[in-house]
Amino acid sequence: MTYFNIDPVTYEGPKSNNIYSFKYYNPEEKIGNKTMAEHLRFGVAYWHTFTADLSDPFGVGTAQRDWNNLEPMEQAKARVDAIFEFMQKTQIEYFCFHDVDIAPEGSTLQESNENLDVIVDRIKEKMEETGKKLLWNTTNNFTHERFVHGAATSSNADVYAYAAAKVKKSLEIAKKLGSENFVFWGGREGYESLLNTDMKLELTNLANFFKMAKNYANEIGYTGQFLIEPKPKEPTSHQYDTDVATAYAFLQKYDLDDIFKFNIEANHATLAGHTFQHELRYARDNDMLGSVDANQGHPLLGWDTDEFPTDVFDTTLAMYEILKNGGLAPGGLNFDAKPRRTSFKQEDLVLTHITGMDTFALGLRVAHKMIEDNFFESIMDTKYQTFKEGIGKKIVDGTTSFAELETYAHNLTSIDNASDHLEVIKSQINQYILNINNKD
Ligand code: XUL
Ligand code: CO
Repeated sequence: MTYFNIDPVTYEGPKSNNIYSFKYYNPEEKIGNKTMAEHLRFGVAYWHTFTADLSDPFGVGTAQRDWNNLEPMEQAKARVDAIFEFMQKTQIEYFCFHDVDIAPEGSTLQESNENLDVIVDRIKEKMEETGKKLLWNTTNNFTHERFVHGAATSSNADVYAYAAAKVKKSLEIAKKLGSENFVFWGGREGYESLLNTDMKLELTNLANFFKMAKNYANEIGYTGQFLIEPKPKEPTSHQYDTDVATAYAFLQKYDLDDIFKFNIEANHATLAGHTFQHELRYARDNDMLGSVDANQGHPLLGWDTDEFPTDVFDTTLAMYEILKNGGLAPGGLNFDAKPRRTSFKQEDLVLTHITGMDTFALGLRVAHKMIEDNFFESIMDTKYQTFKEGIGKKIVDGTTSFAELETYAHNLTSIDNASDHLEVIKSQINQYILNINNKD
């Protein structure tokens, strides 16, 4: 059975009109000392691309999929075959999933685990056959009604135990499939209201949950990178892992910062009132940048719309942070993104990924050129030059005092501030983007 009736997608360059071709992503082309495939490490999100049906709070699913009418286990098997064909045809090397994305939940934990075992064996065979790899897996501890009060922050210890058992199984799957990372997204770890929430108890329970997860990973010899994925709200009104800074403070408080890095999602950053670049920078500055959920929010909507990335300005700044980080490996760029409800055909799965891949590939090309030119570096050099010598250097080195600074201030005859010319910087970035294919 063939699910995608197309030839494998290849690079045809920016002048091509073939919608089934890459205009900017040329996997084997070197940008600096790495190929584009090595830089970008694209991943496909099982849940959006193979499990979800494009329903929204106001309407039923519209997705037309070959596996729609099969029985649950047959559907799960078809999805495995479809995703591996999809990865072959789109030249995507990695995939990511939650436990419930790949196999139906049974009526008991035991039954769910048995379903998982069947599908994980099939996935493992396909991975060996095709060389495709698992970027990360995770546990869905939020959809089922038992998680109404959360999982590792639930007010019910029985639910906490159930959630732990599910993560334990996911870690065993990670080990079996050689998952390069393991993600914890907060799901319903947060609260609706502080009026009836013991935040201190819930956060301590959460920290203990993470410690037990790491202990178990060590016990079974699973060495993939642990990642926390911050999000400020949705589904709860306040998610505990609000943003990188908040989650980093939590990790430090409970001595977990050596165990984790961050998986940063663009749409979560904007929901938190930050730019995507801010979250990437905050993580990079603290050596905590692990992986990325590549998507974008809608500027007019206040929820997690999970659109495929199309904004080159944003992907350029993201790729700048990623290049300055020395790359993302063992992390990657996972398309935690879905077609719009109106793009319901199976071929839209391919077309949306081509769009996202090209947008990041273009961002990579532009960011690399800017780094070659020391574009941002020279702006920063000029802007902060007063800290390179004299009193400024003493401030940076921590070798001055208020008394010395006061004397210095008394002796100042004038203060000269320079204009930032910020609009010029933005305009120059536009020039970089527009000129990237123009070698003159
Ligand atoms: C939800 C979200 C999740 C995580 C994995 O907003 O981003 O899909 O990426 O649980
Ligand atoms: Co995500």
